[in-house]
Amino acid sequence: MSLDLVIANGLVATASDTFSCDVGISGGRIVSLGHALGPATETIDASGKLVLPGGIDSHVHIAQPSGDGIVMADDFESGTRSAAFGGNTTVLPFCMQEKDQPLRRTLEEYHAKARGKCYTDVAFHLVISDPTDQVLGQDLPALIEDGYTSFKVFMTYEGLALDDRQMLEVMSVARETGALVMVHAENYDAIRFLTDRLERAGKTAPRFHGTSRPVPVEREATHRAISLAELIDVPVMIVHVSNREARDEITRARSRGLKVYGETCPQYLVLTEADMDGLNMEGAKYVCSPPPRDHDSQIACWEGLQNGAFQVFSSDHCPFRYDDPAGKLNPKGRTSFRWVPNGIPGVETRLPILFSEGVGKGRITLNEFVALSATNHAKIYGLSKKGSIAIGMDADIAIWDPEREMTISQSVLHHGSDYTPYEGIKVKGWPVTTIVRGRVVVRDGALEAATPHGEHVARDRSAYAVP
Ligand code: DUC
Ligand code: ZN
Ligand code: ZN
Repeated sequence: MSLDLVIANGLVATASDTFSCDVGISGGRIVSLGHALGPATETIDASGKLVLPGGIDSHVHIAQPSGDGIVMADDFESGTRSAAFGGNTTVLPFCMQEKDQPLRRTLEEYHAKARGKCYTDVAFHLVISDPTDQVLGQDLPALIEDGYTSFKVFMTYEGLALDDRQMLEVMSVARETGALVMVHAENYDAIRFLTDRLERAGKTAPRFHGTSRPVPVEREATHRAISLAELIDVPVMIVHVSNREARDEITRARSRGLKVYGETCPQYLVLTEADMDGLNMEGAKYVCSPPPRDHDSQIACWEGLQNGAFQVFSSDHCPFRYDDPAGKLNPKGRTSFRWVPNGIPGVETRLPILFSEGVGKGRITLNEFVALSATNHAKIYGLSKKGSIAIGMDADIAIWDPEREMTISQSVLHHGSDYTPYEGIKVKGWPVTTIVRGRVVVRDGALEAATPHGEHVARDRSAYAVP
């Protein structure tokens, strides 16, 4: 059989093994692993390079409505292009239900925005903000059956926050259907109280965003989310964990045998609140929730990646432009941090940061890197043909130059934001070629795909949510 593509002479790593072999690809799938694999339409010489499963970023926001006059900086074209440049082959954005909106209509809108625009594959999570009887009884179970097998709920934000009763209701649907619940764990009332108090004291600059949602706000909500999940006996994923105390809630729950999972993100490894010191409005570039905290929190998040408290490392890419009335510097945002849109870009820098700071500095192994960046995402979110290099899997591959030194800078990135919060960070190791289902999307750092051909992927149930 003649192959479409062979990736030759590279060092292949999966979540469990590292080995020298060629990868044979046909029809978008990996069909052979070995040496002298035979004739191929194209051969890529990966000598001196790492051949890794393409990154799966299971937490990104793309083209999400974000409030009056605010526009997210990435549509599906720019967001997935940026993802591909960052060594990713699949992203999982959120499909955000608006109040009173039927879930299927929301989903159709996101599909319409994504169709024909994606450079990587895409699979949507749902966000449940309005758990009506219709949603709980009909729409949500039907969509889970159709392959949208995870959904996020928020414990904070106007128009999004669910109360405890509602959390129990949606968790019950997950229990019955085998879906995975993702939780944004911050205490809504506490944030509102602290925000009002800060504003009354005239403390309105962006750097007070973090003061309005300190560690106990996240720790309490994490504890409560875990307790509610325990009552229903349902697995739960606590997303974007930022600090030791919230992490310890997860560790404690796991040590009691609960199916509690955790995610952390680059901003909690390499940023701290001190990045906003001395900044007035420019502090808005770092406004995200939960906020980056202190050095000890960074250590705790690394430990969580090392010891299994966290199974996934995601970007929480949530891009806004800074110098833009539709972005961070919107007119209301200039009056108080309350109105600065929460979120920072990061889909392109997630993997180089984890590789350089993690593998390069001996904090995690190469195989752990693969698990945290791809394999565990595939298993947890039901992407059964993705996340590994093995015969029969989708040929989703990133070829890395482990020696390449880069300084992260807005000028080298491809996202729609006009800044990166990681400006100036030096990394060693960079993804140079990205292959999605056997097609080269980025080659040697340049866009190769003339048109986007990423597809939506219907997902299986989570391997971690089986009762
Ligand atoms: N939650 C997210 O998951 N992303 C950005 C902002 C937020 O609050
Ligand atoms: Zn969130
Ligand atoms: Zn997010």
